[in-house]
Amino acid sequence: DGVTLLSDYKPYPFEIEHISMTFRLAPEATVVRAELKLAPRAGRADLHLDGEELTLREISLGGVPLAPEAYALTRTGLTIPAEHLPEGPFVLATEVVIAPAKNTALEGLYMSNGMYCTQCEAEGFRKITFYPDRPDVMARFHVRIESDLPVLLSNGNPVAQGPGFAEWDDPWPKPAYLFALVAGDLRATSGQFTTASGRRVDLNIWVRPGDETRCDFALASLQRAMKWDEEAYGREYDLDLFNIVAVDDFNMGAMENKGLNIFNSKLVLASPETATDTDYERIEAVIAHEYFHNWTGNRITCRDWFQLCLKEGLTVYRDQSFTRDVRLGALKRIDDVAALRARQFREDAGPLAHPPRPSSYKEINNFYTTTVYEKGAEVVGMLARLLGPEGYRAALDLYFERHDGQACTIEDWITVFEDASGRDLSQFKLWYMQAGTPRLRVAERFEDSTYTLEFEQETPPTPGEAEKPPRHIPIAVGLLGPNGDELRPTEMLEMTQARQSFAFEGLPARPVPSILRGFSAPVLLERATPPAEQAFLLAHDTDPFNRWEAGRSLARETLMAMAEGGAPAPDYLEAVGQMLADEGADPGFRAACLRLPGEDEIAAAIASKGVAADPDAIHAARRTLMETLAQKHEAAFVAAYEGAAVLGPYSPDAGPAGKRSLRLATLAFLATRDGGARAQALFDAAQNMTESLGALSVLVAEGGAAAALARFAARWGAEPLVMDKWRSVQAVLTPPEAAAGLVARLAADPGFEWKNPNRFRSLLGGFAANHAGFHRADGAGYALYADWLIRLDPLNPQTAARMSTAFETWRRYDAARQAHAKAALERIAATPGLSRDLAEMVGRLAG
Ligand code: B3K
Ligand code: ZN
Repeated sequence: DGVTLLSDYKPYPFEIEHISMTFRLAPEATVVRAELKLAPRAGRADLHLDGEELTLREISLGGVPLAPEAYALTRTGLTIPAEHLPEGPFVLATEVVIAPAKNTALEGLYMSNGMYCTQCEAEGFRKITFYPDRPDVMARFHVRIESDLPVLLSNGNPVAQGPGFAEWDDPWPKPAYLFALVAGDLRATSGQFTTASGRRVDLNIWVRPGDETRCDFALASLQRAMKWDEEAYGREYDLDLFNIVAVDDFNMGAMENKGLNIFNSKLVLASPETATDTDYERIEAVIAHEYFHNWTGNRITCRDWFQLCLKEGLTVYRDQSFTRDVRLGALKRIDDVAALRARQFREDAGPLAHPPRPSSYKEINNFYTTTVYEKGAEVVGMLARLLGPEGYRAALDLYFERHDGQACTIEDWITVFEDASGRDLSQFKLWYMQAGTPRLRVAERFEDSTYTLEFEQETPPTPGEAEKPPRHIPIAVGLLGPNGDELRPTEMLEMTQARQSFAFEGLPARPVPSILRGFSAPVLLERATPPAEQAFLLAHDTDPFNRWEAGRSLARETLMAMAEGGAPAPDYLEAVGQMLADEGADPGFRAACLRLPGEDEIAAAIASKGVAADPDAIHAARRTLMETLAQKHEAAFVAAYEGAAVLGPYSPDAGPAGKRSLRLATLAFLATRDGGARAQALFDAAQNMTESLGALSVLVAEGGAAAALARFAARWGAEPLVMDKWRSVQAVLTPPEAAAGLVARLAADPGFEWKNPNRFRSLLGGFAANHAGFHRADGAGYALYADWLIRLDPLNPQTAARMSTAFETWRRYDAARQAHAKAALERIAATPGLSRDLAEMVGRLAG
């Protein structure tokens, strides 16, 4: 039934010492010759090579053409039975023809605006040549590219070039998923980096002519990342050249191919006029992420795709740590946790829940999920917290020393931590093997100067996992005194039982606990904290994350109550006033505290109590709360807005970016008072995209943006990446009743290039984020969305499948909405010729 199981893993019976490839590039018929030097590992075995959509023109063994009866060709590969193979090492050569111009799936070799590029992870290399396309087969690659295009790139070092050709040699053995080839008319922005041991590395950012004015930030980010990895992990770069190429048609963010990273152009190109502060931060983080993969992913790779979080969870943890170090640590942690809850907790609570290390899949591309990535990173973070900074560094040193050049498993990884620390981590390992977000309930007692916290953990069942044994949970706790003094500094409690108590002795008075500081574990903390105590923590907690968290839960609970007809909690209204006036606090932090929880978060919280969420009531409650706060604190909002003006030339640094985020956060509240006048003025005067788009967003949400939208389009119509923002801001923020109509109109525009993943995501992804618009009571949102998934699927299954996750929350809502969502899913499932990717997703979503 097309299911791949972790338990079926078998090593590949051959070793590939070397592969030499020649590409004769042509859009409709590229010829690919591959020469594989193979050697049997142990005993005789059939040789199976993966291959899809390849036209085989020649095949020879040891230089002798292979007779047709000596091999079998199927839709998925080529097999040569053992009896037709020599006993020792041999050379197998094939020549195939492929059509990059017809490749709309953007996997394998394809074309984007006249340039050739590749995407091989996870299983794209099999669309280029016959090969064992699995990460545990590592080989040295030599690549010759023949084409008249001026720039011809592949992995490793350039070894020969002349008119119409270039040759590349990669000295590091690598799995096929890290292969890359690029050919086009490209311009480089170049720089250097000298490694700690004195190796000079040339760095290039390659883009289309005209875009080279927007590459400086990406280059500087790369240099920062290279330096950081030397300092924080002792990891140096290992080639003389590092190339990054920006591509306009790309299914995801970027790809860590050895020495030749390929990026979605939106994660490379930045100028103050065209990119927001958030774009800058994201570019810096993704450049770092892909660079960090050189060690965590490339030098040490995965044995099989079930181990994906071995490289992804760790590399996300590394890029998050990098951003914490180069920007504002506390704020970055807040952003990461907010994103984790919005995406990963949502996944864990729905039909797509799976462990960071799954044990079966139909289509591996469907498992590049927030659970593998972001929860994977949280699990690494817990290991780091349990071992402490030195212990963690020692474990990582051991990991690199022991496993360099290998294809590893989560077991290898855990063993490294056990060996480095002497601890037994077998219970901890459950985090990798089980799905679901543990709920942590807390009760407390104060008696005879002893304060006791009693925790109870419980993980609700997830698809295929009914029983959930207790997890090993690091809980960071600090205690505050009644005047806000810290009575006990942060201590890491380790919970391993279903129910467990921790006592703090010798306390003069009942303390206020600050629990799960820094979000020390990815759990749902359930504690009936009185609003007054939350307001106290928001004002006094010495842990910035928990300060924010106190305000966030106050806001969430207020909004939940309001969505059910209640009034806003006075403690919350007061606390916001204090936060607004707190000029000592960092502006970015104040902005984070002022931003209200999104509608999806409120819906999730309501549904987790077993109540059907009402999107319209939630939308109205959030709007009312904004109005109430703006009215109550108008003068303070104005003061904060004005105080956060940034003068002088634009810089994407955390300082000015934080001020701009405070300015834009307050602007949204003020628009409910001034009818959008300030937003219009800011839009008119804006000198950078952050303010321009921020002001435009406020105007769209207020329903009065027609003129501003037209002006924006007139200015940026020729810049697709900027127009994506224009489209997305409308799709996300147009008032719910008008959203589906608007999206249908924008989609029908003949200039809307829906086959480009960035364009498609900007509109449909934006719409799915318009909570009350997408979850319309009459099901029109679901129907529209399903139409577009059905349309995209035959061309680009991977992106269609990824975007179907918009349906993962359908069980949160009332019966009528559920019926509409189910009908949309069934309609997709019934579409003839549906891809394996989307079929697997809708099957799980409906289940
Ligand atoms: N490793 C790639 C993701 C590949 C996705 C394939 N469907 C980018 C990254 O995580 O760095
Ligand atoms: Zn990655």
